[in-house]
Amino acid sequence: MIKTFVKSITLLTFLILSVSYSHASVIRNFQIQIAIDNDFAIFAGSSSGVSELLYQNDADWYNQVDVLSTLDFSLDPGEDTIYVLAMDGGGITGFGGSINGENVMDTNLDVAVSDDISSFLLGYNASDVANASFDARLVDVQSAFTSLVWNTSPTRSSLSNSVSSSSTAVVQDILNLDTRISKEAYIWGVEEAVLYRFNAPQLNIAVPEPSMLGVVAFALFGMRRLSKR
Ligand SMILES: [Ca+2]
Ligand SMILES: [Ca+2]
Repeated sequence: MIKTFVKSITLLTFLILSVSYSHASVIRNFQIQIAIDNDFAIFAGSSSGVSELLYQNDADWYNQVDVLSTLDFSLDPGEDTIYVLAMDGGGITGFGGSINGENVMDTNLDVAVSDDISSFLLGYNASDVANASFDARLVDVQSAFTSLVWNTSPTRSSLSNSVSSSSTAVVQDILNLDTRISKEAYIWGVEEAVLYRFNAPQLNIAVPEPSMLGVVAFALFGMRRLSKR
């Protein structure tokens, strides 16, 4: 009886130490500086799904970088992918900037863009999106995810090309906003909502190890099975 009690206390202490250790080791913050015409939300997940809403933008595009600059983000165990939901409320579209100091337009990044998911987003309407007051729900993005089609060559616009005068204008606006962010922009369909997918390690974002709690629980389960033999 006493032996079992001591054993339990030892295991409990080990468990608490392991959890504290794992908590300390996963605090690895990163920053985001992006501007999107007109509204956006940022999610985290893996290549097979979206698990968490990281940020819901409420700022007009010319204030977006300033608002974001005060915030730190981090990933949970199991997450290694950043999803940026870019939403347009009419006129022209554009998405530029940097994530953790990496230019989102860098051609070395494996960036993919989804098809339009606006029909999945509850209450999606151009006027709310245009004034950045639209809130995208995690659950809607998750239900859209199962039927997404990904394109690994997102459409780009830059100051040096004249794909269209309107897309060049938004790039100019983004460039004027902050010299630290990209001089190009991704563009997509007017009034559409699309997900841009980024691989977190390529953005130098630390991907947390699997939770120590899970490892310890697995070990305890194994020990119990052995002791029953
Ligand atoms: Ca627009
Ligand atoms: Ca919003």
